[in-house]
Amino acid sequence: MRVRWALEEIGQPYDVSLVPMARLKDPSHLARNPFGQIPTYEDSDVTLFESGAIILLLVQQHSGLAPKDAEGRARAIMWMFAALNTVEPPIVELEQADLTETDKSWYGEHRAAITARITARLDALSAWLGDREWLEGAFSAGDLMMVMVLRRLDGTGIVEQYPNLAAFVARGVARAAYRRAFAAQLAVFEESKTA
Ligand SMILES: N[C@@H](CCC(=O)N[C@@H](CS)C(=O)NCC(=O)O)C(=O)O
Repeated sequence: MRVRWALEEIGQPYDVSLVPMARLKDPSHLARNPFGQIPTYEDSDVTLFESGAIILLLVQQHSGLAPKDAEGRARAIMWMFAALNTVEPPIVELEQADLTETDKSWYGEHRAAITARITARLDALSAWLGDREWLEGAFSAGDLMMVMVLRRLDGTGIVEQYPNLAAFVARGVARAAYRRAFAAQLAVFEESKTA
């Protein structure tokens, strides 16, 4: 979804090649991503993995994902890193705990500790955002990445504790490019159900 959304924002047509879970560790996919994960990206010049690296390439090659001036661009990229490196890690830990630790005696305590680390990040993010529409002036790849990271908390009720962050996510997912990307992604699931 991150890469699709970025491609939709810049209006760049793309083809999608699905990799079934069972094929992620096949040599052919490991040649594209040594960790055997999706997404990967290929154009005529380069093959990349890591959603952040892929979107950074698109930021460098196209307009529409970051301001043109050097400072604005650097700050958009900074927010991409903040999303991936500072906000996302404890969110991934929470997902892992909810997936694999619910039967452990210490699950509740561990979950509370992870949740506290997430809310410490969201307290700071919410304070920065204040009543801004986006993290800096105009929408950028930094917002795109942050919205996608916060969306990983859907269903936990955590983002809803921060009305300005909930509104920020709502603004992100209301964008026409996000909706096109989501519809395309959903179509993949619908097709795989009927296949
Ligand atoms: N840091 C990577 C994470 C990619 C990732 O977690 N991909 C998941 C699916 S969304 C995956 O391929 N999981 C299978 C696996 O790790 O074996 C990125 O942002 O691209």
